[in-house]
Amino acid sequence: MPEVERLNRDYEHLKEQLRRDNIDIENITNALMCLEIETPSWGYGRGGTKFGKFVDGNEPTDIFGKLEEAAKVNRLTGIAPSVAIHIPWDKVDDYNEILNKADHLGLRIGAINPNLFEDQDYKYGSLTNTNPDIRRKAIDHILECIEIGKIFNSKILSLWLSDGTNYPGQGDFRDRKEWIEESLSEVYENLPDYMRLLIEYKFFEPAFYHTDIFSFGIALDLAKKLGSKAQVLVDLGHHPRGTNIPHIVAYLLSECKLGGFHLNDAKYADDDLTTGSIDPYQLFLIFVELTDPRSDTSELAYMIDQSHNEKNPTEAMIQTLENLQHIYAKSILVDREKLKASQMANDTIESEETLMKAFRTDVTPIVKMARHKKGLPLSPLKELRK
Ligand SMILES: [Mn+2]
Repeated sequence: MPEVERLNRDYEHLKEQLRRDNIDIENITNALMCLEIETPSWGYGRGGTKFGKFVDGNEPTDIFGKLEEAAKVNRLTGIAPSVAIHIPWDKVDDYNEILNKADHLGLRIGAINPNLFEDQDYKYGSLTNTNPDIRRKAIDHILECIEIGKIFNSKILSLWLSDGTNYPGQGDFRDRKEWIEESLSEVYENLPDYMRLLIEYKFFEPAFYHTDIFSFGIALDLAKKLGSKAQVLVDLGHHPRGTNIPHIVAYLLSECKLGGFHLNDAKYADDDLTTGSIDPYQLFLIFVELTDPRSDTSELAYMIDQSHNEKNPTEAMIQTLENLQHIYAKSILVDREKLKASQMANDTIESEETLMKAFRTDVTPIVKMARHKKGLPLSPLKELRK
């Protein structure tokens, strides 16, 4: 049977099955057609560990080659039209060259990511350095990134501060807190109206004793002090094991302070593995919060932040997007009325079963129909490997 015919049959079958639960399959298909995920320029290069890096020579090494790979991914999946860049990894003399290249490839540049962790001057911190000249240098770098963002009409400045200390007594927590608040105030004042500052947190690494912005609570506090253009960025790999990320997501959504995600997965620490590869159920529970009718996610940025050490980066990116489409569709399937009723009745079994029912549903026909309606290949990974 030809693939499209088989898809129509499977889709009709699922449509009937969902209709019995008063779920309109078309709503989910339409939602899926609108989903957009940003991929990062650095995700198209070969990742590595502190022990080494395995390259096969085909990986792009500059931003132009990376954009070509991103365009390939977008052509095959139709859901990744924007690319995040990192300064200085993607630094060029004339940013109009990047603008033109992206435009030519049907892409746009998304979040701008400043780098405050590689320069030798940052050995003892960037925004928290005891030397005011180094703090100044770090602020100026962020301001430079705002200017670069303006060239691309970028709506997001995405900040991760690696600052922290390795030993007790090494730094004064309260001085450092003050320096961060001062620095970010200056950054915030220089943001154009259309740009948001997303503050990313991470509980440890590279520092092992303390990290200044180690939790969502600190990122949230900073974002609240700054104002409405500052929000929190949740990187799925930046929590201690066992942390309830769906709870954090719900909390931030209810405060209108969830700005975006760095999507990846982890088994032990900040592993940067393929999203949904280790704990797809956790990813599902995160999306259950995101697709809650009370959540305003119109401005939310879904961004990938992964490191592909052995997988082909372009294949890994397509696989990631595929996982996300499935989980997203499953999360919309949750019967919210039933869930609320069983929660209010303290029926633990029924509440959990309501979630599991959606999670167990095979949504492949919906994912493929969304692609078919957009004239895309039904199986992008297979298409790439042809
Ligand atoms: Mn990240």
